[in-house]
Amino acid sequence: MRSVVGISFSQLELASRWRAELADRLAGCVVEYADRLAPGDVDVLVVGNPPGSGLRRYSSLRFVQSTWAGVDQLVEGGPSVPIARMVAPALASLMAEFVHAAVLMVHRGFPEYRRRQSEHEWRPLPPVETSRRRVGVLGFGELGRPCAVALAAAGFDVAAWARRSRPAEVPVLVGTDGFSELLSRSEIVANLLPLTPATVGILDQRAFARMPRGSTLINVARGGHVVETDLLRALDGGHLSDAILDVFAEEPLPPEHAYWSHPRVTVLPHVAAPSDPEDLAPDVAANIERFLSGRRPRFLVSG
Ligand code: OXD
Repeated sequence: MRSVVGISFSQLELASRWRAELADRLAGCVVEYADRLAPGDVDVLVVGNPPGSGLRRYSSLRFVQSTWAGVDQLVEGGPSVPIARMVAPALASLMAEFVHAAVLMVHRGFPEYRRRQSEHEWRPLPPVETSRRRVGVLGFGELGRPCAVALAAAGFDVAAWARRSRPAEVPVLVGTDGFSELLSRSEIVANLLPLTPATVGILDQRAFARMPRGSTLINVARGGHVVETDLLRALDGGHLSDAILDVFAEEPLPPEHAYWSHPRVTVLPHVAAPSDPEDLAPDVAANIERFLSGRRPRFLVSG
């Protein structure tokens, strides 16, 4: 019998692109939108990062392949089958490019010039040499590491924070003391941590107080890392200069949210490293084929 691969994304156009790309590559399988299939017929699901509890109705499900790098919602109450996240060089280079661009913007004062522009104010900032700009990267995994390496290659003074120490291209600090040290040394902090019970709310008032006055937070990981009221207080009080935010506790960001009109917040609609079906379908199809042929899929987070 042919294995059944269900495609489930809330965005119709995205679902249709994944379906087309995967149908081409998984010729031996039925590849169909999950909501057109009887839940009990689905062997494999391809999803982003939906709440895991919604997948429990697929009673014959054997494997879930996410197209997202972070699967925090998916694993929370998700089905007890192997779940793989997306790890691919294409995703890592998009993320490194985005974080590099955001750091450069901050380093060269774009957010401040935007505010000066709104006051019609012609006033240059003093230049800071790249090698004197201290950047901290929270997380040194599949995405954090390429970001830290790209920033170091561009000449920034980079350190990272990770769970375990390891030989690396940049200094990697660890533990609670390492976390404090990384924050205190960094004028720009880029967050690439996974969202886990240990990292929920890690960017709170105490963390912001450790960052040097006038520093900037770039968050491309998850909104749940940030205590929003603490961030707004740190920005309003002038301790933090700016926040460049690509991820939020609630997405899309609700229209009434204070971030939208805050002069020190840049809001981006979760675009740092989008998973493009044309680029990533070969990796997704290969992992599904591994599973279907009885081999262990790559990049499992559970099962
Ligand atoms: C994510 C992604 O995990 O976009 O945020 O892949």
